[in-house]
Amino acid sequence: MEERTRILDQYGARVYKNRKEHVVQVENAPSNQSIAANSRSVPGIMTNRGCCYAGCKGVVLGPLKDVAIITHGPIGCGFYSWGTRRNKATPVDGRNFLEYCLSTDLQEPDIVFGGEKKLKQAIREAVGIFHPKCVMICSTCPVGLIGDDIQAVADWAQQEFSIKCLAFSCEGYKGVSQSAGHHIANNGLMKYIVGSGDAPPAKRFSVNILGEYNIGGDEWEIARILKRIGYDIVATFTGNGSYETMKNAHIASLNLVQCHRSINYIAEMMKDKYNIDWIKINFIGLGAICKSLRDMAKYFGDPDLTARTEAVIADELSEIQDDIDYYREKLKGKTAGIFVGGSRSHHYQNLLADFGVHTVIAGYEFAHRDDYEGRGILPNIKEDADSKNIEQLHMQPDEKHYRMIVSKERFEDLKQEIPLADYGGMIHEMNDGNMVIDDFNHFETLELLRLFKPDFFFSGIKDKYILQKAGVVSRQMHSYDYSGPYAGFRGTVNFARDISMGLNVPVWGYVTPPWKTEPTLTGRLTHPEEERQGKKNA
Ligand code: CFM
Repeated sequence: MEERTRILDQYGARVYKNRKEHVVQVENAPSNQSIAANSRSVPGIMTNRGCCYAGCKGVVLGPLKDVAIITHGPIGCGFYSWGTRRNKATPVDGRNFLEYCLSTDLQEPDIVFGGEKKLKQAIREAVGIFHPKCVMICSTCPVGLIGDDIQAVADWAQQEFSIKCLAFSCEGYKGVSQSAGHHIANNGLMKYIVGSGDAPPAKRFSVNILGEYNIGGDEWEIARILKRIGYDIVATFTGNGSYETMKNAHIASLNLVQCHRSINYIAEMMKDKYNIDWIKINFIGLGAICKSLRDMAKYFGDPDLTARTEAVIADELSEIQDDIDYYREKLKGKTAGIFVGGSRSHHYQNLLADFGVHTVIAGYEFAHRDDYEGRGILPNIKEDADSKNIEQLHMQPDEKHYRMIVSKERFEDLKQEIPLADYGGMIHEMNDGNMVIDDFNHFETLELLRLFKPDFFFSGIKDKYILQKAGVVSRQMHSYDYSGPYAGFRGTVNFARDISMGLNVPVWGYVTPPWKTEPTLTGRLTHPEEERQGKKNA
């Protein structure tokens, strides 16, 4: 396909050989094309990925509001993961630890002589100041290299302070991206927290929300809708979440999976250990929200719940209908590119489609092949040295809490109708000629702008500046650029308002960049003789 060739042909032989597997142009849609993913980035290329520590501490553990998380490493690691992800939380008893950045601030002598002492001191201080019930330690690269035994320190702290203390060996280099850190965090939460509470059985329509991190308030809006219908939310992993609620996650009747990339491990482990089913839901985009709510009602199969679901959907839609019509008029027919981390680039295509915006280019920073090709591809994914590096936990049925929520026969029937333990991939839903790129880089971003000229380019953190300089309407989709929520019915309107503002307030047109009027480099031609004279006179 033309655009793919035009991008790849500019690479030298070695880079070409690597990148050609990660760049796909859709043919014969709905396409089952495959793509290379979750492998090492080309050295020296400006990738948009983060590290394993970012995935563990930043993404999965970071939003827990009642846990004191200590970054064991040099201060830079803590500083850069401090308050940048906009995972919001409602305080419990007036307390909320999200605003703090706790770090051991390792210095060179600690690297030489070991950092365990400093870590113990940091825990002592954290406990003294904050009195948390749970402390988590997340280590960064140097800690793994010098071999501090953070697990032993965690065990010591549990004894010493009678609190829960968990150690996560999520050194940045542990995987090819933050994805490895998701898995490490999932393992720790499952091993040591889920199931440790003793709450009585939950109400019948009780759910956990997995893979929802309350960026810009998304979880609040999702919870508002679910509560209106009559669901009881036991725990959210981990947006607006807490140690206290996660302990009892095993009493819920169903797990809802929003971001499968970051949390499918817990969904699967809870199925094995407690027999709690999980379904793939998506609360981004009106069509997807309504389908998710109806799928949930189908799972429980209760006529009253179904009726309430329909009533809430009708009421919520009627409340926003005028806004939706207004923005649709402004946005329809536009094109978009969307490149985010692991699941949003797929989820947000639904939201854009609500307003008649077509996504023509898309990709993930660190997703796996199943995010692109659907969960069915899992048996075909070959493990490599990097993925084998992460512990794979196998859960046994829990004697006390393993229970039958729906019968095997009903499970099989439901599976035909709703996404039970399943999700589709992004490539399958894109049209002929559309491009899908894995682990995209800055060069490819510029080429995509040139070749596809999208009206919007929804971006990541590092590529955002390229797009701004190019004068393309962009929105940073990790943090929503200080806006949100974008999930749920009300979030849909917020999103449409923000992007149509970008399109219809042409601020860039009022700015003349300096390189348009002034030369960026000046020089003059000289004769060698003249130059010699000049030097003599100087
Ligand atoms: Fe899941 Fe996320 Fe994403 Fe992700 Fe992320 Fe994020 Fe993301 Mo940034 S958990 S994979 S590691 S939806 S922080 S809330 S926006 S890259 S697409």
